[in-house]
Amino acid sequence: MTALFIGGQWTAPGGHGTREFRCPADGTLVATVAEADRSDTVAAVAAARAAFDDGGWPSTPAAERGALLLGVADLLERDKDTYARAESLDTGKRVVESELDIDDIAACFRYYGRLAGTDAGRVVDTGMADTVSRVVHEPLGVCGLITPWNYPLLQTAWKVAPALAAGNTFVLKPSELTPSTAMLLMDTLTEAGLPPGVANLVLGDGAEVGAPLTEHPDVDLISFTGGLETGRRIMAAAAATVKNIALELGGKNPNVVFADADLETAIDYALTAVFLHSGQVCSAGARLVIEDRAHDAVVDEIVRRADKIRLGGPFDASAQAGPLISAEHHRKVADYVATGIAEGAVLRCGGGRPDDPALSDGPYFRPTVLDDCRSDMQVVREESFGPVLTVERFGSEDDAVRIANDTHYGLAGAVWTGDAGRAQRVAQRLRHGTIWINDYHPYVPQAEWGGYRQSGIGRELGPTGLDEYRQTKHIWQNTRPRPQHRFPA
Ligand code: TXE
Repeated sequence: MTALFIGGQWTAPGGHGTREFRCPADGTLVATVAEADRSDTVAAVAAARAAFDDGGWPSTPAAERGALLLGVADLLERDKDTYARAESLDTGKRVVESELDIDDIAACFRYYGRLAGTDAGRVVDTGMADTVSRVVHEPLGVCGLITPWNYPLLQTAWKVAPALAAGNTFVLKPSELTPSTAMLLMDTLTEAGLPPGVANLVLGDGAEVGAPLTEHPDVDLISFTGGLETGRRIMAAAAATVKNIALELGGKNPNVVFADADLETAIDYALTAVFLHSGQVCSAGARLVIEDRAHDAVVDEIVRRADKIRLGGPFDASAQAGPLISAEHHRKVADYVATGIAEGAVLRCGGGRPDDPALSDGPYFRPTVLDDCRSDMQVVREESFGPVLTVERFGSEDDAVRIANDTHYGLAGAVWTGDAGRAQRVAQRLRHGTIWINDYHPYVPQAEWGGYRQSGIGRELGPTGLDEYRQTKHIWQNTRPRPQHRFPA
């Protein structure tokens, strides 16, 4: 298979090498892909640039662009099984979760499809004779879209849909670990009628094909979702050509539970918050911040239920959680747990591989609870990005807010309480981009997604998510220009 889609054609890459894709669940070979090199990335940028500068897509009426995105949503639904299966083979994620992801992806394309034609800019009333003043939106140009492996196509959709709605062209660089659905998407976009050169795909690792995108002067915007360290590197690289930039760099998200909450529900959601997709979720509720007097009852019950979570591969209907993405990631998660214990955390359950010999071929990690944690511990401060829940206690509302905000991240969080006033007070004081009250994880494409502090820059989804991909321009016209004679002739 070739991993290069340029100017509307699948083409052979320059020969950086091939990569075997194996399903994380059991190591079965999914595909062997010939990867792109630096010069392929440069060629993809040139195709996107030409399609932007000389092609018709940026000037296609916004309503027509929107109609095309609605068509993409229909095709995604038609091909849902193919997409879900491919996503699960790449990630090891349970296929039922992948199916839900495809629903969300179609909804995202539909949202931006509808939004595309609705925002017509505005005319400014200057109150002055002989002038016209207009504020208009224009596409930015060529977008470099760099995505991770945990929600491969969902995170791609969050970038591709608004980028296209706004009239841009793009080069997509998905994670080198999970290429399949991005490849399928190129064919779907073509079938929907997207002109050649508007969508381009390069597959390869970050240094070989990601970095050249961030450095290339013809790329106008980099939108990246991934790890904090890579985000910092990308931001520095983008500075050289002062690119527009949007970053989603994950989170270490507090799930704050007060003793006056409906604890049975809070416990149930706390499990989903952290163990969904084995914790490989940027908004995972990985920090349980629990009121002292509810601690024992809540944590004992979470531990009891966590220990019973059944692990299994993507097509095992009885599995409740899947493997981690790779053996390397497994080592990283295990290291975080070991560091946490060395820092004084108490291991209440999990902590390593399951005993089940049927799971020995995959990087499975048992749901883990670390009690007696403090916010200065490394395991609390940094993303383990695995099924690891840390537990911190608080005594008062002020304490809860202080602990929950004591992080350099700020993507998401939740507050659980039966006190309506407290719910609003705490939600307002939590400095994280999304706050759930008595809930965890739901999102809708209509509402913005983005982080405070080092969780990122810019917003995805929602109407202002579209603005990340547009240049807003003020056009002022003097309709009766004549000499002013301010200076002697
Ligand atoms: O991510 P990377 P990794 C976090 C999570 C995880 C950690 C590392 O904590 O353990 O990041 O994961 C491309 N220039 N998140 O190493 O490196 C890379 O090829 C341009 C949180 O997998 O950030 C891939 O396409 N691109 C996150 C993408 O960046 C570069 C989701 C993400 O990879 C590049 C995933 C470079 N110099 C991991 N280096 C979230 N926010 O949800 C790498 N890439």
